[in-house]
Amino acid sequence: MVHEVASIPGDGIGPEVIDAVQPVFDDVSERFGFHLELVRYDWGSERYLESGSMMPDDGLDELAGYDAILLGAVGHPDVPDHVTLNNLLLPIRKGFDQAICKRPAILFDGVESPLEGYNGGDIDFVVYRENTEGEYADMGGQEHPGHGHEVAVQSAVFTRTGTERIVRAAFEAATEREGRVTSITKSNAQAHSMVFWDQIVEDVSAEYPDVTVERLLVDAASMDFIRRPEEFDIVVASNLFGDILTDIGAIITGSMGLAPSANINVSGEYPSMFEPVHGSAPDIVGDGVANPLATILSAAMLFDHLGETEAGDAVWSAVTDQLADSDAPRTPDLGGSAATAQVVADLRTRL
Ligand code: GGG
Repeated sequence: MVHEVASIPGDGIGPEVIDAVQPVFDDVSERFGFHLELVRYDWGSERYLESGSMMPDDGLDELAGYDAILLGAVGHPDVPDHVTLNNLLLPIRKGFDQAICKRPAILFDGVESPLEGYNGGDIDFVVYRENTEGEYADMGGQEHPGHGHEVAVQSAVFTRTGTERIVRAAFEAATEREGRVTSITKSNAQAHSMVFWDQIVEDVSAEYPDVTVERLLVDAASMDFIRRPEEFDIVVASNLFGDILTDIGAIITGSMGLAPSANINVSGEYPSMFEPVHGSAPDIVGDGVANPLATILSAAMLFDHLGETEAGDAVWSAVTDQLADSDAPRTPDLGGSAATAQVVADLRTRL
């Protein structure tokens, strides 16, 4: 079986973590008898600084034929963040209808949480983030620039299709895990979009009588991710709230360097995209100490998505095994002093 995967290393530490994945790809594809062709696209901020665009005009057409996409990071000190995000990452998520963003938050054995009293296995939840609309809708504008009474409007868009799709995905996941769903809103303040979201949660929940539902306001959820993270199982949230909560999820489980994500196109018509939750980390670019594990775990999710579940399981257990081993090399974000390459070399011995 041949799988064609487009890789977009992007900015900052993106190329360092994507390069680290290649030998892992080689090992598992050889072991499990499939061929993985990784085709690299050097799109991102350097391209923008040279040519004025993050990717070619026909970039989505170019990517459309792949089985999946692996992305590193976007963000560059010399390019405004809204340019990097709105001209590369978001057009891919939206253009390929990657409506379901899955972001696991797991405290692995051997990893220290900044929360006192939490050990490996104590935190294990998945955030289902709506990924193509909500507060990330590209709707709005600015008026009266430079007049001292400027106006900026940014609209959030919640469709029944989009909201039902993410809520249903969360209920399906909770059914599979025999778990519960926590729905996040700010419906006490946002009486249109979030009340609409609540109504859809209620409608969908009627189809899943065995799944318990909890509703939380995003401010309370932010506190409770710190105060009682062990009680969360499947969390479903809008685009912006999901983005914010998953950074909290990453940090309470030890490091942004361990948080993977999958942006799923449910229809299968377009490629899905896998990426670490972390950004481009300009402060450590070129030091060779970026944690490659978030990208490697994202690659494990990519294997599962391609139907190579044995390969996905093997990568996931190798990472679990490495993190549980107190003698294994660790990058500085996990309190160690190892280089990216040492972590990858050690991981390969566990595959
Ligand atoms: N690894 C992807 C990345 O670079 N993300 C940076 C970022 O700002 N993402 C915002 C988002 O996921 O909405």
